Amino acid sequence: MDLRDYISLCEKEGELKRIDIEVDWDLELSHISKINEENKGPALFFSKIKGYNTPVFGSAFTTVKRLAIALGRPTDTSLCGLSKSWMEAISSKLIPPKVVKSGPVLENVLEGEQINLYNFPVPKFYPMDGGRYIGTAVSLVTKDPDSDWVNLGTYRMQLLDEKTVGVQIIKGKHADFHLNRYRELGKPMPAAAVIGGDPLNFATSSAMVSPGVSEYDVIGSLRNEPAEVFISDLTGLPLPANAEIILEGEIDPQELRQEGPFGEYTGYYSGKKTDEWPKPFLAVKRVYHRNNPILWTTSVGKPITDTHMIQALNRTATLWTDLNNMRIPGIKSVFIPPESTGRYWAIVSVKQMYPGHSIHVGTAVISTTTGHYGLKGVIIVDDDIPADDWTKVFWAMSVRYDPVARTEIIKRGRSTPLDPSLPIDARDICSRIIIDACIPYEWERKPIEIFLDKDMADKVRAKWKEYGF
Ligand SMILES: Cc1cc2nc3c(=O)[nH]c(=O)nc-3n(C[C@H](O)[C@H](O)[C@H](O)COP(=O)(O)O)c2cc1C
Ligand SMILES: [Mn+2]
Repeated sequence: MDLRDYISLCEKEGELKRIDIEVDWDLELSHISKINEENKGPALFFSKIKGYNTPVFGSAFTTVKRLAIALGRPTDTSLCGLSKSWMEAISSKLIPPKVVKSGPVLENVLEGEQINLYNFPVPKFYPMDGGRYIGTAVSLVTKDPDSDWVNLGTYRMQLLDEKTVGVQIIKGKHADFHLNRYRELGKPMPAAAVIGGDPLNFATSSAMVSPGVSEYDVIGSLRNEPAEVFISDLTGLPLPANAEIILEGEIDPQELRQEGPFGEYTGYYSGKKTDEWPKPFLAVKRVYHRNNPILWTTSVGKPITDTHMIQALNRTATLWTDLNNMRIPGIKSVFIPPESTGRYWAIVSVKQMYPGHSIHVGTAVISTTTGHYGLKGVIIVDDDIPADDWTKVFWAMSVRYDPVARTEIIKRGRSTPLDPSLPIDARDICSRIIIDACIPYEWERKPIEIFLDKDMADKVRAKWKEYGF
């Protein structure tokens, strides 16, 4: 599947709106998208951007149905169900990409004076943003200089000039590992920003895939067929052959530039003026694009947008995978709600089998690849409560939970510098809470739960219409 297939599938399912009147890249496009996403509206195809001929595609992943279309799963699958199918696919096997010689993205290859990134209709999203952001639904491809590990990571990218984009690679991200190694080697890091191609490029490059594992292999397993890549003769990087646009070049580990501010997924700005923090940047040496390329963007800002839906999907999936890899028995369902921005809270449902099982799960969550980073809280519930049934989760927190006895506070954990609840100069570390809302396994005298009398309930259901309902 490439972005164009995905757009057609959305259109067939009534999940796409084409906007044919002229729209300004300067705030108008992003505001249409944000308001549309708040209304859970369709994906948007902006065919005429003021001053440009290139169209923009957005709001791709705002509904569960469109996530299902992207994953090629039945369109009535729940968000939690999609994450489960992701977990099952990557648990069975990973499929490495296939190298091909040609592909549509090679239709146009620009170098030197031909490169001007302002030729793309790059949006400015929010009023205080420091500039135009070309990389939102983007994947940065980098390679570990010491091994075969090729990483895809979504890191925001601001246009800094005609041939430069700022890249916000946060400490501990995989491109940061690679960049640190290039710094030790005293060399610039080859890198490429990919826009478009398989919609799973973006879905997986923003996922918490373990270090050493290539997101290309995850795409292969989700599709059950290899992703197609060509090997660039400029950098040696494998790049998606069916992408819309690729910006290829290098990131010099010795140099930083200011970027931002940017209205982030937390609902707050981050970057210059709000917190001084210079970023690496990609010096673009080559641009590839398909004929009539489509620029793909994703809404950021307050929940719930595209960003929160994709994070809820992929983080639920990777957390579930992490817990299964730890061989913890009894895990029934896992959910990281989009309302928590798709990252800050996790809920796990467990069938308890031994004393302390529920807290075993809680402490495991915060130690996983997914849960060790930026998580504020874990809520553990018994197996009669699906992790994504917020009404029942709240009931459990009310009638199965005693705060002093069944809360654990972890004082120090890895945080994200984008968390606005932390002081602006101390955001590396945050605390976490584990809320054990399960009935203690070891209790001999458990509370007696109310159930309907089965025979009477069946009888009442059979007579339902007779009662005049
Ligand atoms: C729309 C969007 C924008 C993101 N922007 C950034 C960013 O600017 N910097 C960053 O480090 N992570 C960002 N993330 C989160 C990363 O994509 C995520 O942590 C991912 O795991 C990074 O890949 P890696 O684990 O291979 O480093 C963003 C995620 C999404 C969905
Ligand atoms: Mn990675």
